[in-house]
Amino acid sequence: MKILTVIPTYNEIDALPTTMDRLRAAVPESDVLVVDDGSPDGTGELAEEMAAADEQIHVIHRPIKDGLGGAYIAGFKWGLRRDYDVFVELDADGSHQPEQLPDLLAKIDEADLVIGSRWVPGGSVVNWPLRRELISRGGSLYSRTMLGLKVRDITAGFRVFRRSTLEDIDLNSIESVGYGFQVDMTFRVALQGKVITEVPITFVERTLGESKMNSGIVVEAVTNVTKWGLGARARALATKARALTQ
Ligand SMILES: Nc1nc2c(ncn2[C@@H]2O[C@H](COP(=O)(O)OP(=O)(O)OP(=O)(O)O)[C@@H](O)[C@H]2O)c(=O)[nH]1
Ligand SMILES: [Mg+2]
Repeated sequence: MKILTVIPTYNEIDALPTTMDRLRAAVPESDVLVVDDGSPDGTGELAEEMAAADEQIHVIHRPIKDGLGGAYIAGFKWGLRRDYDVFVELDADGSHQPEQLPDLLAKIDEADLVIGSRWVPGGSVVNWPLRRELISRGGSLYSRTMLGLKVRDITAGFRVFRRSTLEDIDLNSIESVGYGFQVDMTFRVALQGKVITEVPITFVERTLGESKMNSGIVVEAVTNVTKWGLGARARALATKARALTQ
């Protein structure tokens, strides 16, 4: 099983070295692709130095900050042009514990998508302000209800995809940049009737660097989830109406 872990970065010069060291130690067989969006703090140059010293580390640079969703898609496309079997999403900021990645990888044999989940039994968050927890839990509940999904942690960003799961998604049609990206990917996998498994993780709030989370990301996610949910309902109604009139 050839694994590619994609790490999107924007101004993560303080956090990336520790995350990279922990990942290389925890899952040494995984190649790593850093997708940096022209970080002014020099994260891209640091990643290049890491890549020069370790042939399993690679870097791509995008010229401007263009969102986490686009960064992952660029990383997935890079990996799909090569012979990777499994793709991992991992934040640079230490919130996702590389030491828990083997727990997720252990499930990819039986699933199309494995989600590291804060909101299943055994999952937890450390040092998160109540406001963040409410936004995350509320966002998952709203998405679950609107989209008819069973997943508990829909916005989670610690994930493992099988190659075939990504191949069956039209990556060019994904528009969301923030959490909406994670919801969109989950919804598309579920619509295809594929198997999504949640594995409990301990999510640790970042102690290094600055958050890129903002209200625009939340508004985008809520707007898109509402649009997708209503669209799915309208399609279901149209199908029923057609069946009745035939
Ligand atoms: N390439 C790229 N990476 C991004 C962008 N926005 C966020 N990231 C990275 O995506 C990961 C998640 O972003 P965070 O800022 O940690 O978002 P968050 O976890 O919701 O927010 P915090 O809890 O405050 O950390 C980090 O590795 C970021 O550096 C972007 O526009 N481009
Ligand atoms: Mg974070």
